[in-house]
Amino acid sequence: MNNKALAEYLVSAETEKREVTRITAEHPELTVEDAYVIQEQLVGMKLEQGYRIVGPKMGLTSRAKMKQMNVEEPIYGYIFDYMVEDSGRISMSDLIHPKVEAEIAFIMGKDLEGPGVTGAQALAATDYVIPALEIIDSRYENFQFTLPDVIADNASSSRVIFGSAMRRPGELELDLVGVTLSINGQLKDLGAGAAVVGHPAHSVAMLANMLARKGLKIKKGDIILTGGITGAVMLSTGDYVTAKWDGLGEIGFTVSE
Ligand code: OOG
Ligand code: MG
Repeated sequence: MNNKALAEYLVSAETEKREVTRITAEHPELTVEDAYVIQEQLVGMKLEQGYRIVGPKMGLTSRAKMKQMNVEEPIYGYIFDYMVEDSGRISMSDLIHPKVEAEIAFIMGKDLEGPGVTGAQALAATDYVIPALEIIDSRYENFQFTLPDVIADNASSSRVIFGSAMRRPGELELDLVGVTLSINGQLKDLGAGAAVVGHPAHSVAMLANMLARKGLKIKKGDIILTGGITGAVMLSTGDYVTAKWDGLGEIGFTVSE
């Protein structure tokens, strides 16, 4: 299959809500660079379908995930408008095998263009920080993939629920913000902003620098998910998910059929 066919394969898995064999099973030679070309095709297909980009997102930014995947650099993907859920519920029938993770999102007040962007510059270009729950839903069987697989699959992006709290980036020490993630009143995981490459602003800076290699930049108005602070927790029908952030309020949602 060529790059376009591989992107179509992944888009149809998402649309038809079924898991598929990872693409490196048939194409073991795929590199990270090849995978971003497939991701670009996939993003182009969604734009052609009329969807709008909310912002790029970072993934595999936590030490735990990087170690698990044996990688030194995080990855990026894109969040589209149809992924933003504001009804207080997600439907299992729209998804394959979703997991939830707690994050901090940045609302950009200025363009940010690499290379050489620092965390301080990323903070200076940010209007607000808000809490977010990301629902990742790898299109691959059993959520198992190699690095090129997950990059091609738009970093498992599926849904996102933003919280209503908005803070100026200087109002909080984002690395020290604690987060808890509970399901049906039971604590599932917790963490602090520092889990995201030391500081969530550093994640935004890395994103700007990675995009620069493609001649791209972060744009004013982009809403950027900086990467999971907690681990990703599997969801089941009937779950009630709550997460709390120090200084950034909380988010709750239910998982319906
Ligand atoms: C890849 C998506 C990673 C994050 O925040 O680390 C991601 C995956 O683990 O399926 O969104
Ligand atoms: Mg994420």
